[in-house]
Amino acid sequence: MTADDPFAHLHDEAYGDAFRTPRLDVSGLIDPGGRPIEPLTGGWRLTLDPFEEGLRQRWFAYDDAPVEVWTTPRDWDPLGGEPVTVPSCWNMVRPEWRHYEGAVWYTRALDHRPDTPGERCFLRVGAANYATSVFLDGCFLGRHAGGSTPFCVELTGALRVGPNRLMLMVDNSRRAERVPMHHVDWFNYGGLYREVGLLRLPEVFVKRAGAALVPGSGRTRLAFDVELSDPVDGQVGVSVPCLELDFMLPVAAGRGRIEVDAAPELWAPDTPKLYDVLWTFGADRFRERIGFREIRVDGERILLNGRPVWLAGACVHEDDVHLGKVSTETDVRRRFRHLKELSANFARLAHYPHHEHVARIADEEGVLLWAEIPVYWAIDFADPETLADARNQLAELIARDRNRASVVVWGVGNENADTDARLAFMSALVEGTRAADPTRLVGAACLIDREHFAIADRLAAVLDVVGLNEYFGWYEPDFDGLERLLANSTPGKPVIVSETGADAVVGRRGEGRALFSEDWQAEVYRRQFALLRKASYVQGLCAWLLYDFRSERRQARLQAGYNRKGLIAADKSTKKLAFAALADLYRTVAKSADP
Ligand code: GCB
Repeated sequence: MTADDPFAHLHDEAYGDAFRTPRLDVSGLIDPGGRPIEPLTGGWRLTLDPFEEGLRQRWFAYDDAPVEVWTTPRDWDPLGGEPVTVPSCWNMVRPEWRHYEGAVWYTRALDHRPDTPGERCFLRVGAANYATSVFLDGCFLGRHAGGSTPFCVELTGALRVGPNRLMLMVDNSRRAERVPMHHVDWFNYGGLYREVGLLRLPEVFVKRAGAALVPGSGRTRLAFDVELSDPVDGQVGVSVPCLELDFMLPVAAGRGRIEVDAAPELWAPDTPKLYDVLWTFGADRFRERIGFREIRVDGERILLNGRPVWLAGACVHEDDVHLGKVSTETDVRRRFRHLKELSANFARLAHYPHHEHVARIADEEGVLLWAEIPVYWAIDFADPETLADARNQLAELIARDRNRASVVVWGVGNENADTDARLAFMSALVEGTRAADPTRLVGAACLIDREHFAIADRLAAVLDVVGLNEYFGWYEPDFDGLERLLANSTPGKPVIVSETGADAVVGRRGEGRALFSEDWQAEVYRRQFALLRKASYVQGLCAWLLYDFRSERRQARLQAGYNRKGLIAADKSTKKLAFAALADLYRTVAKSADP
């Protein structure tokens, strides 16, 4: 193959090799820390590229010359494609793109006028599903894998003063080796569906910083840490005005940690107290609003600030009839209003990291959260690349949300068959989670052990809380099964029923076990609740789920492309009978002196 062969790319199946590294992973993730982000909302053009011609033919290296001066024909030009705004899911932009899965190119001009000498410029992508390759003016800058966590890439060296062309190739193909793999019960939305923006920062800046109660300190000590962008030595100023704390944190090789005595007012659902915390390094100011709380397990109970808490909750997907996977702040706030109306104190963010403003709003609203990564069903537990991807997604989620008091459980997986390969894979995730964050519980949504008909997943041994997904009353008609399961199980630690529920179509009524009726859905919750409350180790229930959501696996006429287990319909306003039924049940928990 010679460089001047115009047909060479047709025969080069290794075309992707040059674009696998550098990897954009947790090591480059910058927490904005309240610093301004210039939003890159408009000016994007989108081109579908199912054959990945953009990589094969190197579209990203084309200049802006008009067709009149081309010496050879081209299959792409920067003014082609469709104008789109970001964030958005391409599936919702044009009806003919609804089911498109594959690569697309987002192209945009970036006019660079540096403000301050020495400033560094980073692109921050809130999330893009699934893999994203970043190109600036023909240079490949790196590739991120994982569809729900943020990533950053430094543009400084590649950025020219004046106009530049930014191109992001986003690929949402479902594949066996990805996390999640190709088989899931939700819609595979694609695109730059969370905010994309530019961060302009000084030469050395605060990359990440955190503060939390020191576990085991009797809630009287706080730990503050900081990580700078570069391995320098120095001092970072830390202050928490409302606690009258103001001190210097020594930093060696870019990192520092210090513990101080303090008695903050504790964060809890009824008293979601947040403190302003400021880290200062030179001219750089990094701010967070942080709640301080302790969550731990004692025998079969979960203790929040030393007091037992029973988690009354609902699961929720990121899905919207009009916007797909884009979550606006209005959408998220409505979610919390509905949870409060349910008398819920808990939500499980299924089955992947949700938008970063969810945990921020939960901090303000006083709702406890289970946040998880999409280690879902039958992912490739034997593939070390899949494990590396899962580890990175988890590390990015923890780095992003570690200052959120509301997040009390990191979930490392959902309904994975109890094989040796899975046990090794998920034990490694549990271990990594504990090392990264000793201030939260680690859980996973497990399956019933069918051989012993018990809650006996081998992974439970290394979890703090065992999630159990069970659908007695729906997939398994008989509630006696639930009674038997509960009697057969001695987990020795708290169990949260991380999913249960039934489908119901709004307005469909019926007596007895009338499938898809609102009445039976409500009855399933009443019967479930009565049995679950009798098991001492069941310390929480998470209804599956708050709103109906799109799922292409669901093609019966009553489903019509939707999973209809919502307590509320997909319009996010029409409540089914089960909503009021569950609210009555959860009120009894809220009122009980001993939850
Ligand atoms: C489950 C899965 C969830 C599904 C749900 C259902 O167990 O964890 O992702 O959507 O069941 O509706 O069947």
